[in-house]
Amino acid sequence: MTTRAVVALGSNLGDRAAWLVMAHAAISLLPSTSIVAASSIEETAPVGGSAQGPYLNQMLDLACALAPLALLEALQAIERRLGRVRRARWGARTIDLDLVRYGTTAMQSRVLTLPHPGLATRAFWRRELAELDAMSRRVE
Ligand code: A4P
Ligand code: MG
Repeated sequence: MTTRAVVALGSNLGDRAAWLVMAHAAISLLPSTSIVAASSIEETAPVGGSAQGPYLNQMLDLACALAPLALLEALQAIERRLGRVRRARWGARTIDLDLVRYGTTAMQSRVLTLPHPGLATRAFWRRELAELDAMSRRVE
């Protein structure tokens, strides 16, 4: 059985568009996972952290048979492979992958909170999610 999972991509270092493409490619190769839709890419002002450059953000809609924690770990492995160096929280990064939603799962732990709490404060995430929801309604 697959679950619809939504992943947010963000980059604000180096060739930001290329990081998004590489993350997209890496996610498409995950086991038991396919990308069913992608939102448009938008440039956004940085939220939180110290002074840093603008982000390119995008969201992907996945059909995924991995459990939530397995998917999170797979996303973190991609972040590491794509050279993200974990420094300050909210700091500049080549690629950040957040699990925004996993079906209707609601949970709260240090490792994984679903839906991602950033949805409440990030208008650009809600815009991208609405775009994905509209696309999935068209194919239902
Ligand atoms: N974690 C818990 N729940 C989740 C989840 N749903 N998805 C844990 C992903 N991770 C989750 O994340 C810290 C810890 O959160 C992880 O160990 C994971 O187990 P991290 O990726 O190591 O650190 P971070 O990304 O610096 O911190 P955080 O709190 O995840 O920040 P965000 O929300 O990812 O913010 N401005 C713009 N315009 N666009 C952006 O995309 N992104 C950030 C990063 C800051 N400012 C931004 C953007
Ligand atoms: Mg993060």
